[in-house]
Amino acid sequence: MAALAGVVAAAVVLAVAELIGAFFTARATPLFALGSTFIDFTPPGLKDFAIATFGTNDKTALFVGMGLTIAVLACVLGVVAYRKWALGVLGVLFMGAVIVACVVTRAGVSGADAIPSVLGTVAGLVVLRLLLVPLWGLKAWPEAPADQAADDDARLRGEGTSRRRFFAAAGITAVGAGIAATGGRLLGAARSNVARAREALRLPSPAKAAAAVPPGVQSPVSGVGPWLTPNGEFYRIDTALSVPEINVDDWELRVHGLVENEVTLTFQDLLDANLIESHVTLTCVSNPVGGNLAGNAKWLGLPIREVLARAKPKDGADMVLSKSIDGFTASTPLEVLQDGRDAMLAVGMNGEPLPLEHGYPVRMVVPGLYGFVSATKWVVDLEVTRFADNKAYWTNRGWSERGPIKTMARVEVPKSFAKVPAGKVAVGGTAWAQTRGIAKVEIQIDNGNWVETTLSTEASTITWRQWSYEWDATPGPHYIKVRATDGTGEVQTDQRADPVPDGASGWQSVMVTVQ
Ligand SMILES: Nc1nc2c(c(=O)[nH]1)N[C@H]1C(S)=C(S)[C@@H](COP(=O)(O)O)O[C@H]1N2
Ligand SMILES: [Mo]
Repeated sequence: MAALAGVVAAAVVLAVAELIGAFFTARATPLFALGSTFIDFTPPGLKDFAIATFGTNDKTALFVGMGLTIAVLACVLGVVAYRKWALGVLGVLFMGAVIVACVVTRAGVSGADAIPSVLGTVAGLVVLRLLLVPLWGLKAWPEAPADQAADDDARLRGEGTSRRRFFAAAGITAVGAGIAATGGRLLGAARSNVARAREALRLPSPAKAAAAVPPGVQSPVSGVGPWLTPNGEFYRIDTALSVPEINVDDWELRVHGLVENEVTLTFQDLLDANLIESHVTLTCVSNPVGGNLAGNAKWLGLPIREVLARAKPKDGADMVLSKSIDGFTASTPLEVLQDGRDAMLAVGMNGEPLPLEHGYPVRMVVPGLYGFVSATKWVVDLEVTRFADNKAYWTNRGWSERGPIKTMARVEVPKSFAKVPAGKVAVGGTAWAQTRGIAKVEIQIDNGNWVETTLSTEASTITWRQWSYEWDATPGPHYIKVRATDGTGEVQTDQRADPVPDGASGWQSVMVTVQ
């Protein structure tokens, strides 16, 4: 019962902080701050394990794991407080202090954002005390020795009532906490006008439209993903447990560091500039061989080279460290941002303002580089610097400092472990090697010869390319292997590599059963 009191008190801490937190920075409530801090201390292997195991549900998995951990700690604290109240108080205050420390050390969070957590901790302590008081009156379980039964009858009835009272109080408090937490979330969402501002935002048409997408980019094989990824299906990878909410009127991008002129851009400056539109395929370094952490969209934005031309990088600079409002950073080679490729400060994605979870209002998009070194969402700062002087978020956590995209081909149809009827079987998928392009995709059935597949039309070297093949399938189990050759004639390596530190490699092999 004391353990239950602890869990209920912990729920009160979180719920009260969530409710009051509706009036503070969303990312600063205890669960989000604890989770974000945990993510920041995640070693590369664990991050990769999480993505390999939970995919883009990794955040849900983190919340479940945190919930269970907090529940266990709360049980222990409840029992400790029951046995020795002063020690319990110390424990709760310590936990409160940990939460506050996590909150105030988040990027873009102010000291006042600690208020919800402090008030939550106080409320939790009060609830713990109120729940323990009746328990202290209850000394024993009702199974008293038989000879005392008659004597104790009255006392037992009293204990039964106390126990019922305890469970009723705990239950009501738990339900109240649930309502408060839900109310806090709803209130926070209602108070936020960023989603509504995004809905109302009208983006200008580009000064330079995207090159027309030629017919025939889509693989004719049904079941192969769309060549242009709809925003709602676009993979999402980031360290943000709670999506940053940025008001466009407050947004500013500061370009500074090793530059002749510091430049500050407002959102209106971006809208007034000559924007370009370009199809670019983004890829995550954590994508395993055959994985789906890649997406292709039409981006609208300002070429970063134009911003850099105004800032005038000084000699010796070789990197741009881009920073997100939530503290994430990426290191992008300066030369990549200055060459002719469509590296941009993007404001639009597939004809809409960026979705909040894809970086609203402004993110970077750099063709040819994995997202962790280039695609900073919610970007607010560009520091022109040197690789020797600065390290980016994931580089500090065991990943590489540069991340050119490796050539990759995948089979999407048939699916791994599919059962297909014998005869003509349609095989198809997607390959990419951004900035080099895809010249050939081959497949190998079992240990047969490598055969060329039919490539769909190439839209550009910075977008992925689909392929198809008609396979004469004979009954039995078969393996389909796939490999691509990039535009420079280089065949995708069969050398298996893990995503850590600079991207997975190797040929995907799919097992199918032909019936
Ligand atoms: N602010 C911020 N930007 C970020 C990240 C992040 O964690 N925080 N992750 C990067 C990584 S690893 C990738 S792969 C891309 C993914 O972009 P998407 O979520 O729009 O697909 O965003 C990049 N930009
Ligand atoms: Mo990524």
